[in-house]
Amino acid sequence: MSFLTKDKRLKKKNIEEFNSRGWTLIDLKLSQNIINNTLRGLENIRKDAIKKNYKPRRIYYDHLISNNLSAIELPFNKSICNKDIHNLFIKAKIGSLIKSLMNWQSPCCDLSRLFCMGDFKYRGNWHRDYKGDLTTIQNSSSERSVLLAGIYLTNQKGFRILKKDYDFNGIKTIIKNEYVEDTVNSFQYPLNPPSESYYEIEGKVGHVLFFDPFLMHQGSTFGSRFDFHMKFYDSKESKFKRNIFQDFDVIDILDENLELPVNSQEIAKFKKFHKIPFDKKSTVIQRIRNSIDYRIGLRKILKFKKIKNSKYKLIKKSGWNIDWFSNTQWQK
Ligand SMILES: O=C(O)CCC(=O)C(=O)O
Ligand SMILES: [Fe+2]
Repeated sequence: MSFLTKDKRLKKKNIEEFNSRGWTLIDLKLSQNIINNTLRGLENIRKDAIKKNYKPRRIYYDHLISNNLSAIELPFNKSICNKDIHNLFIKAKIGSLIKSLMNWQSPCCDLSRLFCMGDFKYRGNWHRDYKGDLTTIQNSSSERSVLLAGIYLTNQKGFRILKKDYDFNGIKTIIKNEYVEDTVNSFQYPLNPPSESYYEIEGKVGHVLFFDPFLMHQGSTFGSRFDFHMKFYDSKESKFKRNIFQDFDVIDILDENLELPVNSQEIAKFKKFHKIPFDKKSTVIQRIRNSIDYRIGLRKILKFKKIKNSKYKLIKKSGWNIDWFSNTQWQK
């Protein structure tokens, strides 16, 4: 890496933190004015997505009254994006930071999603973003070929990353073998590992979290959120597109000029091929159930007999416990 091209916002400490523990938070040095305008742009994109019924989206735990649009997929598409969001990317220069952090030549973004959940507590399942050779987990995160960036526009504490010491082959491992790995990865409900086994990230407005998505992680928030969730790799090729407001390449579906599918046949093909969800709103009955359970938190507890099966007993022995109150107002 030549000294001249190193992004000055990235400190030696950030590189060391990322390489050893797999994550680091960096201040993007955005002005208050840009942050305020971005927040306006985000409120508008969310409003437009609901009004126009923009289909590339995720809806988790849909509620009866409020529209719990959880994430907008393909958020740079010209049919939904706006000037304030373009300006954020012009100023944030994420590509420049990635080149310096990973020593990559041409970062290319192949997943981009805007989390925009309403004012609900939320917790997902523990997972890795891709399958790979688990014996490399303890390696320096600088060796990975995939990087995740979370750009925070609201303060949000909660995102969890399992410490390497507790991961596969770690000195205090709670993932002792592939069976535990697979069971934790596919477990139907959010789990709590021992509190000392994971980092809880405190996302701050105007900061970017770079993390190693091969490490086990769990989405977790305590209220409304706005953050871009973006995956990158080093393309080394020049066949990719670039949106004029960004300093990194994107795969074809993230080109702002992509024409989105319109009829149900085209949508079905697009969803399957590109693995982009076009979530439907839940039925009224499901929404009533979700809204009631959010306040009461009994749904999982009533299923305890079914949940406490042999698979659960095995991972419990390794230190994983059901998070009974996740996704309710009682979530801790
Ligand atoms: O909700 C989040 O912040 C985590 C999302 C995540 O890890 C994923 O989509 O792979
Ligand atoms: Fe993930």
